[in-house]
Amino acid sequence: MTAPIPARTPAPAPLLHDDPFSDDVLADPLAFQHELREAGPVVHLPQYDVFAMGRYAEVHAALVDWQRFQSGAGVGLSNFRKEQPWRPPSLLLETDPPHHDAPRDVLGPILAPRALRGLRESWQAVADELVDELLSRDEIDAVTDLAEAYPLRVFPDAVGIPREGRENLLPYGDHLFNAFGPDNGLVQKGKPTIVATASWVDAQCRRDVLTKDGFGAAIWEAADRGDITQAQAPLIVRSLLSAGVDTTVHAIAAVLHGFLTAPDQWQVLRRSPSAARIAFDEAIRWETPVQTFFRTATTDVLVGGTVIPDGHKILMFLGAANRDPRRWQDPDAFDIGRDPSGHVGFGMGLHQCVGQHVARLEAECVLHALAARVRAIEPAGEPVRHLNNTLRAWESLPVRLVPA
Ligand code: OVM
Repeated sequence: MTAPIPARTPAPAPLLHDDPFSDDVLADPLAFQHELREAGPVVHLPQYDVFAMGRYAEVHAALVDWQRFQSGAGVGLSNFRKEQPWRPPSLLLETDPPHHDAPRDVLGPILAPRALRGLRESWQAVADELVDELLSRDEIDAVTDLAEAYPLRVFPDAVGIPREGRENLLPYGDHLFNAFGPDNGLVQKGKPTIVATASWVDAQCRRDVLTKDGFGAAIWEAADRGDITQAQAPLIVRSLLSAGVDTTVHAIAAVLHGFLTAPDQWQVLRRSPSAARIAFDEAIRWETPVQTFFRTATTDVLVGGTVIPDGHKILMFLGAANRDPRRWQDPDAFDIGRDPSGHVGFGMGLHQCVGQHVARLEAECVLHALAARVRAIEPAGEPVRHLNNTLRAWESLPVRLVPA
C-alpha cells in the first residue's frame, strides 16, 4: 500500500521590515520592489500586519480573482469591515459584484473609444495650441506647464463642471491617493483642507451644476433610464473627478520623463508618431503612476505555500509586477519597441481602469503635438519627485523643448 502524499504544510510568509510608505521608499521604490519580489511570492509586512505581493504572476492572479481578493473592504490600508472610511466609498473602486456592476456598466460605454471619437479633433487642437505656446519659451516645467496644464484644459470641460474652483481638483486627488496608505505625514498634511476640498468636489456632482453634454450629464441620463439610481449618479460623477485628473497628469509626466531619460526613443517616436499609444502604455508599465492598491482576503487564501488569513489586507505592488524580470525582458528600460500589453498599471480583471481610453487619448494628443514640433526634449535642471502614498509622481521636470 502506498501512503497518501501528505498535503504540504503551509509555511509562514517571509517578513519584510522595510516601510513601503516611508519617504525614502516612495522617493525611489525600485530597491524595495526588488527585495519584495525576491523575498517570495507573498510576504508579511509586520509593521502594518498586511501581506504584500510584488511578482507579476501572483499580482495578476489576485487582480482577476475578485471573489477571494475583494475590493469592497476598501483598496487602501483601512479595512472598511472595522474602520469608517474617510468618505462614502466609491461605487466603482470600493465595491464588488453585484453592487459594482450597474455603475460599471453605465460608465464603461460613456468612456469607451467610440464615445470619445468626437473629442479627438478638439483635444488635438488644444494640445497643438499648448505646445506652440510652450515652444516660445526657453525652458518649461514639463509637469506644471504640460502634464498638469493639458488634462486641466480638456478633462473638466469633458465632464462638464464649471470653471470656478477647479484648483481643487489636483489637491483632492493627491489627498485621496495618499489616504489609501497609512495615516502618515503625507495624509496629515492634507487633513486641514480636505473637508473644504471634498465638499467642493461633491457639489460639482449635482445634476444642476453640470453642463448638458458632458460625461457627467450622461451619467445622470443613465439614472433617468433606471440603469442606476438617482442616489448613485453623483457618486459615479465623483469617481471621474477622483480618478480622472491626478492619474493622467502623472501618467503624462511619466511618458515625458521616459523620453527625457531615453532620447533615442524620442527619435523613434518622431519617425513613427503612431507609436504614441504604445509609448504611453510603456510609460504606464515602466513608471506605473498608480503604484499600489490593496485587496482583502474573503477566506483563507493559499498563495505560494503561505496562507493569507481571511480578512487580512494584501498590498498589491502594480509597479513591482510591471518590472518583474520573470515577466519582462530588461524591465527597467523604457523601450517603445516592446509590447507592454499585459502590464497591470491599469489593473486587471473587472476593476481594470474604466478611464484608460480617456487617458490614452489625452496622452496621444500631447505626444502627437510634440512629435510634430519638437526635435529634442532636453533636461534643463534637476527633476524633483512628488511624494504620495500611492502615486509615483513628479513635482517638477525642468526641460528645454528644441523646435524641429
Ligand atoms: C473612485 C476612484 C478614486 C481613485 C482612484 C480610482 C484608480 C477610482 O473614486 O472611483 O481608480
